[in-house]
Amino acid sequence: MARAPTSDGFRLYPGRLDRTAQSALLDAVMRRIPAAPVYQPVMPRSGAPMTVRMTNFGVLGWVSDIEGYRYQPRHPDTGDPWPSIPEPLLELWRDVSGWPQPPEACLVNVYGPGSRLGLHVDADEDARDAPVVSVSLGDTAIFRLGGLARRSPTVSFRLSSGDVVVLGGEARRAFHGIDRVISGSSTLVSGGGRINLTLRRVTR
Ligand code: MD3
Ligand code: FE
Repeated sequence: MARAPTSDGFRLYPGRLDRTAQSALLDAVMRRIPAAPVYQPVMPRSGAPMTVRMTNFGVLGWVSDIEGYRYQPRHPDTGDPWPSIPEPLLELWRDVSGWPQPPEACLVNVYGPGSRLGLHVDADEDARDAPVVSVSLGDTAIFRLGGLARRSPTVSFRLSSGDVVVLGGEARRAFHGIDRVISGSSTLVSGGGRINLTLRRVTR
């Protein structure tokens, strides 16, 4: 029998943020976008554009370009430092991460109707034992979680606006991705779409 997909270290808090908290967080995100415009990253080597657009908050941000994946202190297009991580997210990290140090990066993933994120592992952080905390805003996503090998069995479920996921333990090293986003499933984001915020500790 194939082993069930990773459950160790995976914690889902459905509706952790109520509508008021979601709106306040979305406002804090949108206020920072002019200083750190959302851009379309490309895949290393191939240069193929990703379908998810991105930006970051925090002292470090995750970027992907023709050269590879890395964390860096400045926006690739503007050359400016990333804006600060919104305070409600720092508070959420203190509440749910169980990690003594604050997050250094908040990756902002912006999904439209055709966006998807293929199965991958998050492995660019030196702080490999620190959890990742994810917050979903806007349209519902179909999320897929696998195991430690690309070929491991997967389970999929919906991530809705206000849901928080903590990825610790074995789940932190598991393959995962977003198959698609259900257009029109939320009214939170004006113009529609989904925004996912992931808080990460990068350095040890
Ligand atoms: C499982 N983001 O940014 S969030 C990513 O919805 C990423 O935008 C997805 O995968 C998104 O790298 C999924 C939930 C999540 C985040 C990090 C994980 C699941 C994870 C790290 C390890 C395992
Ligand atoms: Fe990921």
